Order: sequence, then structure tokens, then C-alpha cells
Amino acid sequence: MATERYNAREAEARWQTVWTEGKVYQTPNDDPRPKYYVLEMFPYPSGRIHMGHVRNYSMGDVVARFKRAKGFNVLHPMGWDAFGMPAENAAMQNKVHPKSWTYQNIATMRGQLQSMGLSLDWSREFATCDVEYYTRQQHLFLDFLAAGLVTRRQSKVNWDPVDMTVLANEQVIDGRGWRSGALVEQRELTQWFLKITDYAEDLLTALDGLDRWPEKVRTMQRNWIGRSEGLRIRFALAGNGAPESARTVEVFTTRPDTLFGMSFLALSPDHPVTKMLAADNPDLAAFVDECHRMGTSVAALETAEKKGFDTGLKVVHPFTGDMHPVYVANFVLMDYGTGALFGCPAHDQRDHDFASKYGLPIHPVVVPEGVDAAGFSVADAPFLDDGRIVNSAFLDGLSVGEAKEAVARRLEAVTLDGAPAAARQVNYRLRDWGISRQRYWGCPIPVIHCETCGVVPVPKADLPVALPDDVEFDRPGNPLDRHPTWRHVACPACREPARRETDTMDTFVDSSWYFARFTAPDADDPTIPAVADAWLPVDQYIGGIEHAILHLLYSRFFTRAMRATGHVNLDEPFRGLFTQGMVVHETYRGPDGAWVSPADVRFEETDDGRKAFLATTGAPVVIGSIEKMSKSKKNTVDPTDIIESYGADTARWFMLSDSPPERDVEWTDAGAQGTNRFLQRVWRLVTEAARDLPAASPAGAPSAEATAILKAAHKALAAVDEAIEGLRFNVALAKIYELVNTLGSAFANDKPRFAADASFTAAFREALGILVQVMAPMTPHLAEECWQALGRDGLVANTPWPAVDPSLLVEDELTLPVQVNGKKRADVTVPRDADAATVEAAALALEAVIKALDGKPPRKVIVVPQRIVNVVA
Ligand code: ANZ
Ligand code: ZN
Repeated sequence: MATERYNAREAEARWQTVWTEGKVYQTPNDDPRPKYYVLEMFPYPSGRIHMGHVRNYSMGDVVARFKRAKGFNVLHPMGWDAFGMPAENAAMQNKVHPKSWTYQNIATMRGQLQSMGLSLDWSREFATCDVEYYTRQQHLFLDFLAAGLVTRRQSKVNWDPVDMTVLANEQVIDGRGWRSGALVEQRELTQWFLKITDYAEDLLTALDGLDRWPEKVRTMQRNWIGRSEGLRIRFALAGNGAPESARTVEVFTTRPDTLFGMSFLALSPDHPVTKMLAADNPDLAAFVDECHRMGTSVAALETAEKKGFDTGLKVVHPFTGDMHPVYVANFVLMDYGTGALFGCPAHDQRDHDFASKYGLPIHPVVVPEGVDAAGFSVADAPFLDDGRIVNSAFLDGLSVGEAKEAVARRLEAVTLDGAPAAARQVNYRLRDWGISRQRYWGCPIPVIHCETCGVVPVPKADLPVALPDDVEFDRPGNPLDRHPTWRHVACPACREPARRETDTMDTFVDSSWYFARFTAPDADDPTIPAVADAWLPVDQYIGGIEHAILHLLYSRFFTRAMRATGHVNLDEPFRGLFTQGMVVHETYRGPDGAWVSPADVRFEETDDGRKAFLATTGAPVVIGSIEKMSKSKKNTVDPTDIIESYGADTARWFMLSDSPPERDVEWTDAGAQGTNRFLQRVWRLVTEAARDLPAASPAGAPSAEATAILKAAHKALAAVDEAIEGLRFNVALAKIYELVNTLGSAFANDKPRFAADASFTAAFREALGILVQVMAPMTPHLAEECWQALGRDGLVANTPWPAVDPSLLVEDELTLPVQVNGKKRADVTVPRDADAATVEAAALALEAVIKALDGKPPRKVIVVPQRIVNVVA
């Protein structure tokens, strides 16, 4: 009698209802068991979930279900990173309010996530655009402000002169506004900053303790923070036209050892001396304007052609007394170091490019160890490595490190214009975090500007500063600015008419503390510190590598700032971090060269391989390379289509099965079908066994066959346990395949034994139970259905993880190689505890050994216990 196919669609919905109604995944805060907090990076509600989400959330759910079964009180929440530009773009393009667009998307995506059967505590759900959330964020901002962690200062923004609006760096494409196409300018605006640089050193050194983070991510963060030890050196200005008020210029250098190789000094276009000179030099002013038309991003500066303007001024070299020209150069940033540098073309690529362009001297002062200075040329390329100092007077012969120290010592002792000519300085590449955005769909910055009182924080009692709903998106710019009433308020200090801040916060602020809010999502204050401290840090955080720098660094900073203001008492938010690989798929192009979606392609196996055709017309389709799923290449599959045709368990299992989780996984329909067949096979095995196995009867001591079954099950259990613990999901799945094969063939071949051997039946039942339990984290719906078919009590979701019987893991046989005169002839399998005589006898009885000895008795047999048998003929 054939059993019914497993109907995933019907069963999955049914179990989801059971879980929801039983509140199976709701996590109480007051639970005596040890805590475990697993979190996947929360999604942006763009419209629909994609396969990357399916992979990410499947992994997190495996960990959550596994830890729950292992006796932990597991926190596994979900929310929405819901503020940001796309909602405003949709508002401008489709005339839909950002709020309704966002909440509609959330509703769709929540439904999709729920159809995946994730063991989430939905009672803790929130969106960052919920006023209940962002008002607590305003509360944090006010606390940070009071604690001196917020500043306000002038900073450059990308300005679109046609749309009359500020643009984010991502909205500047090749130097032009993404909508208007106008050349973007740089403008100075007063903006709000969070003082992340106060924690630069701490954020750097604490990386050493994050031993459950990928090394790659720690390195990226180290580079981003970019600590360098250097020297500030002041040069005397000389030459016609030096401003009265500026007698010296200070540079920052990490290579004082190259000072004798100096050939120019360069100022930033925004350097105060540049500004003084530009005031009566129109050519220089024009050059500065040209520099301002480049994008503000560091990347834009790095790729731009190096350009300079010779000011005609000179500086005096502190050791040689030589005069060097002073340029204004586009590659010198005002907000790094001192906004000025000395150029040493022989040992720096940018300086080399610059000197080559303007015909400045290129003198090597460092040569590789053991190389003769006379024959060493840097005309074509600078020498950037370590070496020996040459052509440098008192530094000659020193190492780079020694020379840095020697220059620092000498210059610290030299007095220039009444102060030491140099001072040591540690510099960080990390900048303070500018959070002001001139946009509507974000968390309003809770301050008020008063003519008399200046900047006045909104009193906490007046929170929330809620976004107005009645806004217009018919024009570019910030709708909050032109709202008729919203910005007009009374000053909280003097009650006179004042102006509300109309900037909103960078959306990275929203995601910098959501993990803490999940611990007490309904609290009046941003957190309940004792509760947050009990749950945090997040034990396992899982997400994409694209967040390796900003999101993780901001969250680490926020945690420190929240500690400084009493909201939590810890510094590192994420104890373990895992960055998963991407989901990739073949690409297809139709006859007209346009991308074609996999859903519109039909395949045929032909004599020369797999061929693709348009499903509609039958026209040939070109199969292209395998790439990250993306809308632009149309090589996506919709998770909902997959779930509807195969079920969520198939999608979940396939996302975990084929590749190590940190690598890319290729979605193929054949792979999904294969997974589906495998799950059907498990269903058949379990239901047929449940039907055919005799009822349990007293089993007695297990027979050899029963022991073999128990061993296979417990070995698989131990291996799956270890693999999930180490987040090697594909390894866990491989062990489960093995177990299914073992049980499948035992069931097919040893059926007669069930009637005769009660211990075999009992072992088989136990093994099936283990199989269902180890599959439950990956395929939770199928597991419940099987659990029920086996007649087990309750939900597998509530059942403790089975205990491994260690005695079943011991191998009681051993296989040793047998050599005759040093050449391997055979293997011998003996009981693990066999003595030497037994092993010797077994080895000599082997056909291959008898043949090798040619009938003669051996001269000697050496048994190395547990290792090898050597026979000497
Ligand atoms: C002289 C020199 C000689 C330099 C040499 C390098 C190589 P890191 O290591 O990243 O901190 N620099 C200083 N201020 C700058 C600014 N505002 N904008 C752009 N570049 C600036 O970089 C420090 C080096 O970057 C400094 O050391 C300086 O060039 C340059 F063979 O000084 B160096
Ligand atoms: Zn006032």
C-alpha cells in the first residue's frame, strides 16, 4: 500500500497555525533557563523578500530552534528597518505616501516570512518608523547630547543646483545628480554629528576581543578606523605674498623619515591659507571652485586626476634650508591631519603622480636593503617598502623606523616662531558620524532653534517629535522645510516663536540599537537596563558582508554611548558574527539581448547539452554566467513561488544544503526538485515504518543489528549537533542524508527482523525519532508531521534535543594496514581490544599475506598497536 505524498502546502499552514495559537515561539523575559539571543539583520521593507532573506533567516532559524531544543531561553525577534530614501522616491514617482508604501510592504513581507515557518517571537515586532520606536531614539539623542556625544558643525554636502536639494553620496553618479543629471556642487551646511571619534581607540582595540567575528570583518574595521602614528611638522613660509597672519604651515606625516626627499608642500583647497590667498587671486579661487565640483566621497577624491595650483609661495626645509614650492592640490582633504602635507614623490604614489605632472624633483631617500643608492631609480614608480635611508645627512644608514624617531627628536627640539617645530600625533581615518539628512522619511532630530536661546533640546516631556502626515512630494527638497506649520514652535526656554530642526537622522541610527530595543520593545524608556543586560550581547548575529563596516561599527559605538548614558551596561553588542554568502543564479538573454527571467525560460536536454527557449514563443535563449540574484539582471526567483510549489521546508533545506554557509549558493530548479524528492523520501520512510513496525514490546538487550542502527543514529546526532554548533549547516545536512540512507536500506532489506527481534524494532523507532529531531531545525513543518505520524507526544518544537549515548560513538572494531617487507598488501579488521597475538593471527590468515609469503612462515611479525602490522618474510 502506497502512502500519501506529503502535502507541504496543506501541512505547513496547519503547523504554522498550531505554533502561533500555542504561542510556541514567544519568549518570556523572566525565564530561569540560560539565555541565547540569535538575530538576523532585519530587512528593509522594499516590497517583497528575496532569496537572500530566505537564506539568512533559514540559518538564524536553525540556530534558534537548535538552541531552544538544547534548553536555552531563546530570543529570536524580527522587525523592519523602515525609514529611508526608497519610500520617498516611491512617493515622488507613484504619488503614494511613504508611510502607506512602507506599511504595505511590511504587511506583504511579514506574510512571506510567516510562510517560511520561522520560529520568531512576533510579539516583539516593530518597525523603526513606528513613532513608538523613533521617539525612544529621540530620547537617546537627547541623552547623548547632554553627555557631550553630539556636536554641530559645518560640513560639506553634495548639492544638486537644479533640484535644489542635498544628495546622499549614493545619489551622486559620476559627479551628477541622479535625478536632474546636473553637475553636483559641494556646499557647507551646519549639521549634526555623533562623536564616534571619541571612541576610536576603544573601537579599535576591542576588536581583538571579538574572537567569534570573521577575521575579514575585523580587518575591514581596523582599516576603516585607520590609526596612524605620525608627526605634525611646521614649516616657515617665505616668498612674496605670504599672508601676514600665517607665518608657518603645519603638515601631518606618517613618514618623517622621508623629509630629505621632500619636493613640495600641498594645501587643501579648504585650508585657511588657501582661503586667504584665494581672496585676492581669482585664478586660485577658480581652481578651488573646480575642486569643489568633485564628489565629496573619499572614493571620488581617490580616483580623480591629481591637480594642483602653484601659489608662488615657498616653505623652508627645516634641515637643509632649501626652498620648496607651495601648491594647492585637489587630493588633500581638509578634515584629515592638518589639511596640508609635504610631498615626497620618491616614496608615495600620489606625490609621484603629482610631481611627474608638474615637473617637480623626485629624489629617493630610502633604498631596499643591500642596494646601492647610486644605481637606484624611482623615475617610473615610487619605492614604497621598507629599506635603508640614503641622501639624508644625519639619517643616512638608519632604518625607516630609526629615522622616524630621529627626525621627531630633532624637530621637537627646534623652536620655530616661538613653539616646537614638531609634535607627535596619533591620527585616525575615522570621522565623526554626520547624521543630518535633509529628508522627510526619517527620525526627526529633536531640537529647536531660537533666535535668543540658540539650540534648545526638545524637553523629554514634549516627545515624540512626530513626523507630520500631511506632506507634499511634488517638488524636490525636504518636505518638512516647506510644511506650513510643523516647523513653527515656541522656544521651550523663552516661549518666543522659534524654529524646529527639519533635518532627520541617517537611517543607520535606526539600526544601531534595534537589537537592544527587542529586549523590551514596549518599555517607556529606550531600554530596561537590567533586561537589556540580561539578554545582551547578541550571541549570534547573522547577516551580509555588505554591513561589515558601517552598520557594525555604528552599533558598537551606539552600545558604548548607551552605556555612557545608562541605557545598557556593556560595550560589545554582538558576541558572535556570521556573514553568509550570496544566492546566485544563471542569467538568461532573449533574442533581442534583453535579460529574461528564469520563470519565462523553458529548458531542453539535447545532444549538445542543455538548451533554453522562451516559454512563450520558443525563441532561443542564451544561457549566461552565474551571478548574484538581482532585479537588474532578472535572474531572481520569487521565494513565494518556490514556497507555493515546493513548500517552505524545501526552500529552507536547499538554501542550507549545497554550499558552506559563508560561500555563495546557486539556486537551481533541479536542486530544488532534488531536495523536494529527498523530503518526500523521508516522509515515506517515516510513515511506512510507522505503519509496518510492530507495536513496542519489551525489547531486552539490543542485538548486533539493533546496535548498528543505534550507532548510526547516535553518530549522526553527535555530528549534526557539532556541525550546527559550528554553523556548518551543509555538513549537518550531509550527515542527515547518510542517516536516511542507512535507515532506508535497513527498512527495505531487514524487514523480517522486525517480527523476530524486538530490540531491532525499538532501535529503529528510536533512530526515526532522532532523525525527525535533527531535521526539525531545518524542516520544522515536515518534522512535526513526522513526529505525529510516529505517534510521539506534543510538538517536536517543544521537545528537548535528544541526548547522545557516548557508548554508541565508540568504534569497537579497528582496521589496520598489513605490510609484507615494507609493502602494503592488505587491511585487517579486528576487535578494538584484540591483543597482539590475535591481530597477528588475523593478519597471517589474510589471502593476500599468504600469497606474499609464498607458503613460507614469516621470520618476524611486528604489531604496532592501533597502527600497523609489519610482516618480515
Ligand atoms: C609625507 C609622506 C612621505 C607621506 C611619504 C607618505 C609617504 P595615513 O598613513 O593614511 O595616515 N596626508 C597627510 N594629510 C593628508 C590630507 N589631509 N589629505 C591627504 N593626504 C594627507 O596617511 C598619512 C599620509 O597621508 C601622510 O604622510 C601624508 O603624506 C598624507 F613617502 O607625509 B605623508
Ligand atoms: Zn528661546
